[in-house]
Amino acid sequence: MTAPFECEVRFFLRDPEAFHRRLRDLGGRVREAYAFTDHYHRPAGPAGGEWDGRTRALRIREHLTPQAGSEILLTHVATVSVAGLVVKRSLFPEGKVRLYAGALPDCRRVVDGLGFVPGVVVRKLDGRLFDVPEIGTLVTEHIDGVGWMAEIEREGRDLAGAAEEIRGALARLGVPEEEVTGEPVAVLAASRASAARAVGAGPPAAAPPQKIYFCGAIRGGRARQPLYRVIVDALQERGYQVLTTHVADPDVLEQETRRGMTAQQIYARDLRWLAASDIVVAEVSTPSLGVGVEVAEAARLGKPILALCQAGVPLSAMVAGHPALRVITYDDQADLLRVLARELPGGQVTVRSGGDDGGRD
Ligand code: 6K6
Repeated sequence: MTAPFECEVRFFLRDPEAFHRRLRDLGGRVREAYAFTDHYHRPAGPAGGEWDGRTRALRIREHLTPQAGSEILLTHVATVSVAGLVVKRSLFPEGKVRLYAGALPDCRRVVDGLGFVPGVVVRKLDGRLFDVPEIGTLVTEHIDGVGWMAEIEREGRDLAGAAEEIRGALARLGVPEEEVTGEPVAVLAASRASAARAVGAGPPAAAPPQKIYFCGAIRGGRARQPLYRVIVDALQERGYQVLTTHVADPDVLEQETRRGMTAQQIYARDLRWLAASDIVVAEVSTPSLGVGVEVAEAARLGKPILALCQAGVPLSAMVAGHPALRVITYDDQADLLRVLARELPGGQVTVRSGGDDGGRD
């Protein structure tokens, strides 16, 4: 769908069959069935690092059902909050801008000529465009590796009016507004794919060790430092290279102060390590601004993120509800070690006996 200043929200369908039944009960009809593959591209070289995949996308759309030629589409969006509802809004009046249309190899030659290189591939395996009385149009899509999602899109010339219409549609569908995500599909696909590859897979035998960026509260409070030690030790014992072992050290503040590092130097170094990491493991039980920034940045970079939280901790909704995170709750130290062994099984880990409540304050 394309509308002037198209303005949209997406949400996951936990039970696609039930959702489709609900659309039928509301009198919804499938106007169009489709399948296509989006080949996302990024600028080659250093410019690629500045390309923010959350706001801009250049992709070749390969139409599979109905079969048609391919096209190159450019989008530039902003995520805006309208009276509390987060929507993605196109910055181009025409929504998606079609730069070129032709056969797939010709599209590839054009993006190559523009200096772009291939990135994430998103396959929409089963897409359905519905007309639903009193709701309007909406689509449901099965996205390979991501799952079923629905999208409601409206013309966004009048942003407040569009948001109101979307809010009304969500209410009629019984979808809570908190379930709406502002993450672009390409970002979701990239983080799910790398999470599937990395979390659970462990380092391949002959490959260099996978680098883990471990996050834990420092200024946020050091009560769980012994637990951070347990996590870092367990990861190292399994062959992972932990880049941020200092987070688990009891005297991290003194160490860094002794080294004379400024906050700016620490920030720059930590972001360099974060960018170089393969997996991010965050212990999120102790609220920490730094861990929040790191997790958000890791999600922006498309890193697989495992967030570990002690049972009973009232976790921030911004972490608990973040679509790019895998949040796992554990009961005690023994349970935490079992979780790590299951999620990051790079080898044998010894489940320590005793001190099962090690991290509890
Ligand atoms: C000495 C002088 C100024 O700061 C220090 C030591 N500070 C830090 N050293 C290394 N990493 C840090 C430091 N402060 C925060 N971080 C990063 O943020 C770590 O990677 C932690 O995962 C996270 C902790 O954030 P806060 O909110 O607890 O500070």
